[in-house]
Amino acid sequence: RRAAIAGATLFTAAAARGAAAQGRPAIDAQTALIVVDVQNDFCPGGRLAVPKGDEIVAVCNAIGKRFQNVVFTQDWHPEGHSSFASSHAGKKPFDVVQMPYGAQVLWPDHCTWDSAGAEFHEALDIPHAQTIVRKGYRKEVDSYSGFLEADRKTPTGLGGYLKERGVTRAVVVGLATDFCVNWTAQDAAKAGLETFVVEEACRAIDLGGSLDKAWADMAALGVKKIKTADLG
Ligand code: VGL
Ligand code: ZN
Repeated sequence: RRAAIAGATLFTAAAARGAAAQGRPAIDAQTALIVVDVQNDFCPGGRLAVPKGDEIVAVCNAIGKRFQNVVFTQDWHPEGHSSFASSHAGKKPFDVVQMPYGAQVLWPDHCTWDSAGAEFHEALDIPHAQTIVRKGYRKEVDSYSGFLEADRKTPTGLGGYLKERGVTRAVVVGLATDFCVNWTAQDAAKAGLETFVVEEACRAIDLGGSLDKAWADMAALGVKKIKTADLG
């Protein structure tokens, strides 16, 4: 029995090295899929609809089946959240304001606690997902990233959770490519995880060049842009 386990471990390590050498992620016990904000408000008909956001749901489901470790993030704001344009007199969605922690894009109200818009898309089907990390629940601070709030100081706990579970590699999918996927992937890389983003499993908001900038910023931190087919 010991020999069998040792053999399996060797096989997995070799497979992981082979995959890494080809620039694609090994999907093993040390790899987690992070499914970012696949919620109704970010899909067509939602309050902050990402164009074609719903197209990723089936892609995420298919990818999700391959992973033993899956984590969801869920954008989760109180009414009157400071990232909402409606909380700032004279401002409209997509204006930018200065917050104590820096520039903040203002959004339509979205993903408010217990609203239908905050629920995961009804076709999202990854029942073996192990944890849900909510973020953006403090009224004064936004959180695009699943790891660190917009003050860039307050951890959500996801980094510790993954580390404690021995996860060293993250594959990130979801909505929106240029905001929550981008910030989550960057923070995963900064946390020392080998990080991949699956291009067709994401859709972007793309405000004033934000999508190109997001890919460039992710690449600068070593985040690898891959296709579903690269998952082997
Ligand atoms: C998001 C804007 C505001 C996202 C969340 O999930 O990308 N974008 N809140
Ligand atoms: Zn939000």
